[in-house]
Amino acid sequence: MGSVNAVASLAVDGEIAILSINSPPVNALSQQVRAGITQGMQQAIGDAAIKAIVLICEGKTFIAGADITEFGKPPQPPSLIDVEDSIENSPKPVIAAIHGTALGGGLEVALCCHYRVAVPSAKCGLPEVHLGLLPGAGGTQRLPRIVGPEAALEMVTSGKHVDAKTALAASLIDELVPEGELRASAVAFARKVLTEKRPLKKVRDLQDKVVAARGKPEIFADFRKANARKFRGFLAPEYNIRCIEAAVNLPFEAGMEVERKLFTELMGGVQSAAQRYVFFAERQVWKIPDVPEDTPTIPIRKVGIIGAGTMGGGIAMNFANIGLPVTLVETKQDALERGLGVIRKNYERSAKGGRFTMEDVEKRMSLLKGTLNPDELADCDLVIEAVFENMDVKKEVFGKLDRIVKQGAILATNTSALDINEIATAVKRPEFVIGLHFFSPANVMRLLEVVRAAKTSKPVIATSMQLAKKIGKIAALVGVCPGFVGNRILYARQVQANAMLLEGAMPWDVDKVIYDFGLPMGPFAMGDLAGLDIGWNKDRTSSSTIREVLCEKDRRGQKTGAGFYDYDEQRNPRPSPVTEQIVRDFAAKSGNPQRQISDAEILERCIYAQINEGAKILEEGIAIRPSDIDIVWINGYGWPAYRGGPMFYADTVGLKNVVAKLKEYGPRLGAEFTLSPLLEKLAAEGKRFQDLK
Ligand code: T1G
Repeated sequence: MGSVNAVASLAVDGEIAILSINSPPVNALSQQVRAGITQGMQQAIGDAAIKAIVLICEGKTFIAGADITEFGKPPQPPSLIDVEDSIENSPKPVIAAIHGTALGGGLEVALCCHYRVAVPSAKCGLPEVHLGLLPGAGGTQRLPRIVGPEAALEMVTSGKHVDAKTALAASLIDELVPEGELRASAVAFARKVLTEKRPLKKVRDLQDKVVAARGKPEIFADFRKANARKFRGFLAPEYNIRCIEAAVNLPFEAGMEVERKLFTELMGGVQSAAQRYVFFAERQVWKIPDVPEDTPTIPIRKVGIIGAGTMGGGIAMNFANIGLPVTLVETKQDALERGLGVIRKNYERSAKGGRFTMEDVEKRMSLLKGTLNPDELADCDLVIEAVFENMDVKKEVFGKLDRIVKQGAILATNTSALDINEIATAVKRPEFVIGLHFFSPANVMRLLEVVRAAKTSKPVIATSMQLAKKIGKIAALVGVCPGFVGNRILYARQVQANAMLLEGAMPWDVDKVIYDFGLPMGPFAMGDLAGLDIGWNKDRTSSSTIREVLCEKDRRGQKTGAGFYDYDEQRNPRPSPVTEQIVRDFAAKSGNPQRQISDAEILERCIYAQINEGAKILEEGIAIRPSDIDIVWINGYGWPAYRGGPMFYADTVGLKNVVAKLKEYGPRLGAEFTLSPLLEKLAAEGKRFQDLK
């Protein structure tokens, strides 16, 4: 039979046709792939000698979805529905042979096949919700007919990939076949279907599971209630739920209509545009223009951590999680035991939550070695310092590491703000010094700012980025400046938030606006969570800021039951008359005219100041591209993915409007504020940050 088109080919094995797709990297359903499948089906159906058809993919995976790069472009025939009809309505049985990840449109195509077989390592999922979408090719109507509405709700709103064993148990696939024998096993399965005269099973015709859920609206009401907090601000999860409701309450074709209508609405919306931008941004962030993929890397077989405090302990867990031995150094025995104790507690909590077994806990703990003797770091390939944020202390530690640790090892600092070029002056091998800025809790937060110092070598950068991927982080390479990318932008927002307290706003006014915008909490609630006494010294305090006065009154945040807010036993915050009075006193002393500040102004001053700082970061080359800044804020500061990140958001508002508003607020933005020339230039040229290449 031979090739059907550039990405599809047909082969025969007796009476079985094998329709293969080969369109790297992930066999996405591009126009070519869609055409290849429909034409291949026609050919196989048209050949009398063919009795059954196996659909299989070359390369690393079965179809991993629609081709996201085609979204937003004029649709080219055949459509995905055409592809599916050609399979589902085939008079000959069609068997999907799945390896890698059958995702989105790929799983939807497989659900139109009459049978599905998979190797044990395969995974299935409908992750469209992560793109601000829903499965728009029948997935929301066919999936509940197979796995039931409850399981379907979970799959389409979490977007999680389910493993082959779970898929088999849920009847998503009909048979598991041996790893590495997919093609032959799928052909054998097709033969079995023929010899046993099995029916052309159409998922769309399955009714039991949806009928059983009819008249039980509580299934959906309870699901919405249980996930309200998690889905807050996102449109797609709710739209997915409505589609599953339609699958339960309407006939198949009517349900498909609902799916089509809601899909089209999401596809045309700003949320999906933002989340699709984030999809590609998460892949771009790993690409470093002057550090090519073939840059040699340093093998990391043993890691050392200086400091077993909150950060050091969390960092150590990342490496033990991937089976790397970690030596934790502390100065005092009790601090060491406390640090190891916290790690064990965290692991045991995860084991109780079913994330892994107690055996895994012991295995990970056995990889952690505590010591008071820094000489035990001598043979480490990477040492990360996580001690007190003080330059002298850092330089003393690095000087010691330079004398102890073998040549060729990476010496990293977890500083969140200090000058790494300065720290590197403490060693004779500055090319091996780099910043690995983890976010607290370091074993949970996905973001890692990899900070490139002036002399950091390319192999050290390449190794750090590669290691970040291995420990399950998303890493952004950034340059050295106060606060790097994330905290520097956070500081720009804080300046505005603090300023507005002196003009008539209350902390809870500002926090409400930021919370309603979609962040998990506002700047003042965040301060209370982190602790208002970070960097505060009670011996040198002078009642010079609202924060100092709060600390002086032992209102140091959640941990003292009061900070900007008062907290009840369940740590629920409520506005505090004490704080209100302190703020009013400072505002009066400031001499600023007091006024009701609109929510719009609060939002614009906070967010546009962040955007402006992001533009400065780009001007200075501290970030490689605007989308890296967005990745930092989405993964490190809870910026909602459906707004794409501060730089993407700026493009949706229009840089002209951002600049106009910043100019309108002018002196209110404070003496330190200056407009970014890059932002002003792009606005004047009618350009977007996304136009920056
Ligand atoms: N379309 C286009 N390009 C894609 C793609 C896709 N669906 N998936 C991946 N790529 C590119 C990616 O940009 C990267 O490119 C390269 O492939 C390798 O990806 C109607 C509407 C499959 C688990 O959401 O989750 O179907 O950077 O680095 O780590 O209902 O890619 O090399 O130039 O991620 O091995 C639903 C998305 C689409 C799955 C592989 N499907 N992909 O992970 O490689 S919407 C998805 C993934 C849909 C229908 C709807 C992962 C992966 P480059 P990678 P990986």
